[in-house]
Amino acid sequence: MLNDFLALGEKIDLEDWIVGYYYVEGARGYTPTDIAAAIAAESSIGTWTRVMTENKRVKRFAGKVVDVKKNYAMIAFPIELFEPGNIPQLLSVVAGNLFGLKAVKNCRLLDIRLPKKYIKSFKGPRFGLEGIRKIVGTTKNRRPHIGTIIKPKVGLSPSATAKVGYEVAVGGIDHIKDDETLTDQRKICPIEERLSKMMCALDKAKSETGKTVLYTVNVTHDTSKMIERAEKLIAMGANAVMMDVITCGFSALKELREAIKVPIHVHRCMHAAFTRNPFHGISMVVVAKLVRLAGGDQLHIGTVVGKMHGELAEVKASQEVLETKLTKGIKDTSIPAFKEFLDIKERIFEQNWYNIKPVLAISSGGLHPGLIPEAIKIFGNEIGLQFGGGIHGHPDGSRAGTIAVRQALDAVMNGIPLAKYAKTHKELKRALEHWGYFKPKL
Ligand code: CAP
Ligand code: MG
Repeated sequence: MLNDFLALGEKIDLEDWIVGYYYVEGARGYTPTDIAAAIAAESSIGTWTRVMTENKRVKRFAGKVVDVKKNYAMIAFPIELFEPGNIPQLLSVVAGNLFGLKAVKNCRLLDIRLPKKYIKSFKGPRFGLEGIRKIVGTTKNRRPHIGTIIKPKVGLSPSATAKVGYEVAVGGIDHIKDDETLTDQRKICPIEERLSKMMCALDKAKSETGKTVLYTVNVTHDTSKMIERAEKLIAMGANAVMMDVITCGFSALKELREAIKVPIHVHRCMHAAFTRNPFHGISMVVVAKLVRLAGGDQLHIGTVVGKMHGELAEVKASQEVLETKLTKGIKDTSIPAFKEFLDIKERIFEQNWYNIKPVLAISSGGLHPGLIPEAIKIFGNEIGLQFGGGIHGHPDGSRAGTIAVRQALDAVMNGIPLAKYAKTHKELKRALEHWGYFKPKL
């Protein structure tokens, strides 16, 4: 029966298929080809046994294994299997039951290739990378953006939160975000009071600096509540929002994007439950593609050098997926799961994004001024660098921490070694004395 789903070497018209790239490892002696066929079956028209109800019409909607190379398989699913504009259903096909099959020992969805007619059923980001740069004022001078996460994560009152916001705003920050766990815990920091006090603080800072600072208040909640909350906060003056996309869901992001007209910062907490194992789960590349389709304006992708897990190949591939018009595939590989994959990927094709705007990639998690040179070497300038402890842990406080980050960025943008620049910039000097070039391990 599984042989019905094998079409090795068959040429397919990529406009009529959605293709999944998988790492596959069989249990109990199943070969990678067995597993690929089982995935093609279970994810399209098959089950564990042949059924008498099958007919010619049904067979038109069968998935097919078009390539298997060692443990890497390319499985194509007819576009008719997918409902336009429906991310939950896309995932139910390409990342659904297959992970639970007993015959599967390990399986990782490394990437999906989406044809034009599917891409066209989404609007993507309302602002995107260029829209964010336009608001912040960096369309011409395309430097990295710098952002901060208010720390401690939770516990500050609305007034104390706004005070921190004022300090980093006059220090030169581009955007401020709530932490991912802070929403509207009434006993800790009521969201409406936090928003109005923060926006007053940012208005005051703007009267002194002339600079617009985005504050992405965290609206994470059930979708209908999240949208209602976002609309109310925007009416009160919010100039951006954030949401936790894995805990809320991709369709929640898509509905939020369609409901509001301010930028959406997308946090990815909980992703590592299924992205970090290089042999089982779903890669960040797939998460990044879905956030771009659903309409996030900026998304966390990792730092490589900071406190969170994230291999260079996958972090760079995520940035490429978010920021390019035509994704050519991974340049570098640093983990086994990608070495073979690269070969399949390069041999095949690119992902064209057509009408979907690029998204600003955000690098965050354990960064501080001493790590900025390395971060920019990895990401280039089309990046948002975010600092929580790396700003609020500065010995002279949040304003000095922000100034130190700006100084480190200026030094890198002008090709000056940090140690040299620190000789004439005291905030950076203090940051380097405090953290040096230390890579947090936590
Ligand atoms: C960073 C952070 C972010 C992480 C998320 C935190 O704070 O606010 O949530 O960046 O990880 O809570 O850890 P620090 P990722 O700057 O103090 O580390 O960006 O990998 O999704
Ligand atoms: Mg956080």
